[in-house]
Amino acid sequence: MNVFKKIGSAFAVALMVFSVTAIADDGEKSSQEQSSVAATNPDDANKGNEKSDKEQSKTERTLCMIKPDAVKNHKDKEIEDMIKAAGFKVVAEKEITMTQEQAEEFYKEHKDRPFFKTLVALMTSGPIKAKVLEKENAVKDYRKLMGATDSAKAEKDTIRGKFGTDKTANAVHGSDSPESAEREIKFFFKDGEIAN
Ligand code: RTP
Ligand code: MG
Repeated sequence: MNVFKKIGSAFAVALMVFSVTAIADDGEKSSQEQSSVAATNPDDANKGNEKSDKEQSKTERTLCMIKPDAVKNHKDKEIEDMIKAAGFKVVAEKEITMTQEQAEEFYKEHKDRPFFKTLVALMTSGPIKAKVLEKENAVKDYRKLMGATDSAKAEKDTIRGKFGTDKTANAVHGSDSPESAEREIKFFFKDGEIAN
């Protein structure tokens, strides 16, 4: 009887050892499988970098001009404060008085529009302050901050709503696309004149 009991206990112990080994093997295998899936899935592998890449690619520059009407009305300081408060970094700036040729060249896309002469007359009537602004989504966000072209229709908390006079003397200019921004920034600034 005792012999049978001993054989039974030995068999039970052997069975337990086998089960524990099988569970350990299984657990090990599944964690190896998981790590090989993680290593071969490029989406997972790049997850940490993805967000910062997207954020970096959104950093843009745009050209801002404080037009002669606003400079004459001494509104340039208040306008710059609004720009900075909205999160833009001013990476270059200069004051110039545009010649007839420069104004016609800068606004050449409007040369056949009825307001072209009035616009060129305004833009050559006194100094302008050109600024390169930098921020994520700078082009779109600065257009929003400027407000509608017609100062009377611009929202009251926008630059044109606060400081514009009419549809031509509307205080500020802003590039309308990243491509325009590149052209317009080059129009006023050499590479070495822009802070990195
Ligand atoms: P901007 O180029 O100066 O940032 O202004 P915007 O995109 O809002 O307007 P856009 O159509 O490009 O016109 C350029 C500038 O021309 C003058 N304008 N006058 N009297 C008028 O009907 C009229 N329409 C436009 C404005 O000075 C406008 O900013
Ligand atoms: Mg425009």
